[in-house]
Amino acid sequence: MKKRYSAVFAILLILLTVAPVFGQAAKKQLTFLFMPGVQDPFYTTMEKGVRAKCKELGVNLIVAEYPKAWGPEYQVPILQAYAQRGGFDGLLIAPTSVDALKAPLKAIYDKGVEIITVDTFLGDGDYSKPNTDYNFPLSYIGSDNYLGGKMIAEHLAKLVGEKGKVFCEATNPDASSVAARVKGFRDGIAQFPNMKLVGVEWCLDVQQKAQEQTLAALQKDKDIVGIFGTNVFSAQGANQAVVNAGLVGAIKIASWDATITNIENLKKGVIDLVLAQKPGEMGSLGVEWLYKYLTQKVQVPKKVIPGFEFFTKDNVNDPNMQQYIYQ
Ligand code: T6T
Repeated sequence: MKKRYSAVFAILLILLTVAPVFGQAAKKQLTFLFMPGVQDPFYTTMEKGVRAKCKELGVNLIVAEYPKAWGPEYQVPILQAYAQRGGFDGLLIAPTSVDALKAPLKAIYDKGVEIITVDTFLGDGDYSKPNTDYNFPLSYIGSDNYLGGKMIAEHLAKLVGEKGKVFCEATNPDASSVAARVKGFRDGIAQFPNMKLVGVEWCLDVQQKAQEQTLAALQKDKDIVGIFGTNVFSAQGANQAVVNAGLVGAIKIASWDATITNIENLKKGVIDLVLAQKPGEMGSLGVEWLYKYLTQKVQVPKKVIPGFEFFTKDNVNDPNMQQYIYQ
């Protein structure tokens, strides 16, 4: 009798020791691919958020080669090379075009990869709509770009006394983020009867082109009082044009994206307002939701909006604000 008890006890002990090991072996280690939009400080900051969250959750991370310039012609070949190699369960990507990325991403999704778009989206970004060719990503995680553009218009209007001509330097109408910023800015300025948006230029994310286009706008309309630069390269190019034209102080400038260069220019008084997105948080949330979906099948919200912050000369040295400068 005693012998039988000790045999049962021994079997139980073995099961208790071995079961968790089997459990762990059964739990597959996940691998995610991160595909940024372009080589710039916004996406390198996002990568830091992605890396930290992957490390915390024990997810393998592959960071795709950064496209050298903005656009599907640069991004899609890189993406397809990684897709061909395979070996990832989830994809975090900033699509550089609302249309051109639909088919390449659908092909990856059809191979069983779950996708979250970060910063930019496909189509109109509403992934809950049935019967579309772009509703397969789990979620869009990024800024409310329309709201940001509108708020910038309102801030800029205050800075110029709600009257005068303003100009907008943008990148590419095919990028959901920047297109929405321009739309919000246009609608925001339209609220002020004594203000006029005299031009919107698209530099295709080339800083030198942004500088030339802004200079041309300043020569055409000599009474421009405000400028909005809608992302890193368009803003930095537009700001340089104002410096070169000797118009610092005479023109109020709002710049999107808190790069070190933009923050330094704010401190020097070249620009007046900087909108800081939260790229690190976008990346971190992207990893977290992919992980939760793949491990627990939780329902992922179709849109997650981390929000943004405004830097002005009054808060630029505030210790609490330093975390929002891109790294
Ligand atoms: O402004 C960001 C990003 O939000 C946009 O989609 C593309 O440009 C940046 O990466 C800045 O260069």
